[in-house]
Parts: sequence; C-alpha cells; structure tokens
Amino acid sequence: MPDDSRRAERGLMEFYADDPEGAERRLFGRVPYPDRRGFLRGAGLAALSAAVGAAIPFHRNMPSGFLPLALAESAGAIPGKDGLTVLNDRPVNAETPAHLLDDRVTPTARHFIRNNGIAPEDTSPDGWMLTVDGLVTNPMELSIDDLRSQFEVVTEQLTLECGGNGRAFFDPPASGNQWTYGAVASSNWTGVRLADVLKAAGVQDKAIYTAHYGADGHLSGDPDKLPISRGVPIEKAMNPHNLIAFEMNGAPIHPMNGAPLRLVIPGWPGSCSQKWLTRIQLREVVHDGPKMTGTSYRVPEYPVAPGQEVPKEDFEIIEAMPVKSLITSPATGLETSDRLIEVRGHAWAGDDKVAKVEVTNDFGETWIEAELEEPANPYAWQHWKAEVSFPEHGYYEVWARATTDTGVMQPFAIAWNPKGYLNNSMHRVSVRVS
Ligand SMILES: Nc1nc2c(c(=O)[nH]1)N[C@H]1C(S)=C(S)[C@@H](COP(=O)(O)O)O[C@H]1N2
Ligand SMILES: [Mo]
Repeated sequence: MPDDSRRAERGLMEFYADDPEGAERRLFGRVPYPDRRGFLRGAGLAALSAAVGAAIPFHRNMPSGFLPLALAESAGAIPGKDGLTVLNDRPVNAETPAHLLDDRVTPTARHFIRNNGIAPEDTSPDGWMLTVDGLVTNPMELSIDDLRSQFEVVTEQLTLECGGNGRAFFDPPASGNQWTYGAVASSNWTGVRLADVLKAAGVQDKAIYTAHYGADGHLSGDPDKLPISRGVPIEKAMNPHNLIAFEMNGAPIHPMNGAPLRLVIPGWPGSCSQKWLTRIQLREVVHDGPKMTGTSYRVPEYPVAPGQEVPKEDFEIIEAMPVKSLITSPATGLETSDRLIEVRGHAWAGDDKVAKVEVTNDFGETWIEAELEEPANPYAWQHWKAEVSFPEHGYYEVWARATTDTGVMQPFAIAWNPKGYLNNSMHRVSVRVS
C-alpha cells in the first residue's frame, strides 16, 4: 500500500528546499520578514534553537527553510514597534490597540503601518533623491540635504488615518485589511512644506493634480508595477500643513513608516501620504495611478443600503476624512471597584477642527461634555478627558462622540459602503464595576 502521508511529507520537504519563501506563503499565507527570511535560509540548528528558545528534538524532520510556528507567532515583534497587532505580514499591516494610543503625541513605536507592497530594503538617506516634475516651470532633483538647506524646516504634529480604519465592523463585511480602531496616529513630523517646494518648482496654470511615487515594490515582484501611486488636487497640495518629512518624533523616520523621506498630507486618507517618496509630478488630469482609480479609496456619491450593488461610475474620490474620536483610557474590558473614572482620548476631523466631545455611560440617555484641548497645531488630534461616575456595580459601556466646529457629529451607526471606508461611528468601551 502506498504511504501517502510519507509522500506528502517528502513533498513538503522538497517544496521547502526549492523555494522556502513560496512554500511558506502557499502553506500558511505568510512569510517571515526580509531579515528573518535571510536569516532562516542559512540558519543552522543552533540558530533555530536559539530563536525558538529551546532544543528541537525532532529537528531532523524539519524541512530546510521552514518557519517554526513559534517564530511566526512572534512576527508581531516588528523591530522598533511596540504592542502593534499584525493583520498581515506580506505586505506588512499592523495597527495599534486603542489603549496604547493614549499619548498626546504618538510615539514612533506605536504608529500603525499600512503597506500596499514590499518596503524598499535600502532606506538610507545618503543619495536619496526626490524628483519634482510634470507641469512645473523648473523641474528639480533634490537630495535630502538640498531640502534641508533650501527650504524652511518645520515640525508639526499631524494626524494620519487610513481610509479603511474601522473596516472590521462593516456588515456585510468589506474585503481588505480588517482594521479595528488603530490605523490612526498623530506623531510629530519634521520636514519642509510641500507648498514651498512646489512654489520653487513653479506650478503651471494647467496643473490640477499631484501624482506621488515611492520606492516600494509591487507584491508580484514585477519591477514595472507600482503598489500605489496617489495624488491630491493642487488646492489641497498647497495647504501649508502638508510636509515632505525626513524626521518622525525627532528621529529618522521608521523604515516601515517611509524612511528616509515621505509625504504627510494630514486630514485626508493616509494613502495620499506617499512613503519612501521619490517623485512628485504635477498633472493636468486627475491622477490615475494604482489605487487611484476604480473603487479604491472611493465611496458612492449617494447613501446606499448595506450590501447594495453600486455601479463603478457612481463612486467618488475620498477627500477629507470625517470627524472621529477614540477612547484611549480606560481600555475596553476594564474591571474596577472605582465609582469615578477618568475617561480620555483624542478627536480629529479631517480639514476641520473639533469643537466638542461628549461621553455617555447610560447608552446615550445623558451626555457629559469632555474637557477638550486645543490642537498643538492645525491637523493635530485634540486630547480630551471627562470624569464619569458609575452609580452602582454592574456592566456599563462608555461611548464618545465628537462634533466639528461646523456642527457635524459622529454617527452612532456605520454608513455602509462597498469597500468599507470612513467608518467614523462612535467608539465604545466596556466597563465592569464591582
Ligand atoms: N509608498 C507607499 N506609500 C504609502 C503606502 C504604501 O503602501 N506605499 N500606504 C499608504 C497608506 S494606504 C496609508 S494609510 C499610509 C500609512 O502610513 P504609515 O504606514 O506610516 O502608518 O501610508 C500611505 N503611503
Ligand atoms: Mo490606508
């Protein structure tokens, strides 16, 4: 009788021996990080044992190049990041649990990562060049030193949120990264103003849109394909708070957040903020790069019912992100004997300012106005806090809602759309008082 199980095992071994990365991807839908991949290819038994923290009694049965599960599970440990939840590791996508976003200024270690392709291996600033071309009178090639010396260097706290943050809560579900709350951050960014660079290049009258290009590779490995290239209308590009940034929180940008140079275009979907920036081109048409067309970062022009089919031509490009707030303390699931709890978090509102944040712990019967801070600068999120009292022991939910200075309030329920963008429904946390 043929021994199928043995053959399957041998098959697996061969599979791994030829193409460990491909094998890993096909079997488990994931691969280790580039550095770990390099390490594994040549790893001896001693190194593997050290990596998993124990001797491996049946090591002889392990296919060569095999990724031990213990390592795969620790893949959340992205160097320089702390406590992020990894949604996917090819491309790398990781979000931050809400209670780890409590700082007024998001530390680099807590800034989410959203990659559409494969991050470039070499992110050294030496020799990095930015091209500014298209409909400009004076096309430019600028090194990072040129940017620093020819333009005013500024630091601003800027909020970046992925257009798909909150997608996990759509019903029927929307495909794509299942972000919950944590694809948002507000770090200090240092760089030069995009507007200053465009003015120096001389914006021609015909130019209506920017096109952004970065150095990351397409998932397919095809060097002729780009993972993402988006742009913004010239009016938005000229906003003085957009930066071409080379520092994040006073240090070089984290490699996964776009080192050594990136755009930060706050208030609009994070996808406008090209990482690993190599080129900004001005165009006389709405940019049509990858993830700019079809239904990418677009929503129906009119309200739709959950699950409704919407023709492609009825989608429009997402511009400003909607008003939203996050409860960063307490963490959901708090069990406490305290009857008075400080609830706090942040609120932000696309191109607008937040005027009011309110919280409730009685399912919306009464709302308490939170103390709301001014933003550090326009486009920084605003910190808020409120003392909330809990009359007796039992189960509570705390909800928060923000309202803009133009009177727009966060909704309770999600406005469903086919791709699961712009979920700004109220954040809720549970509290058990004993
Ligand atoms: N070159 C490049 N830039 C990019 C992306 C990318 O995949 N490649 N992702 C975009 C998206 S969708 C978002 S939400 C933000 C995320 O920025 P972060 O990873 O620094 O948090 O980067 C944007 N810039
Ligand atoms: Mo995004």
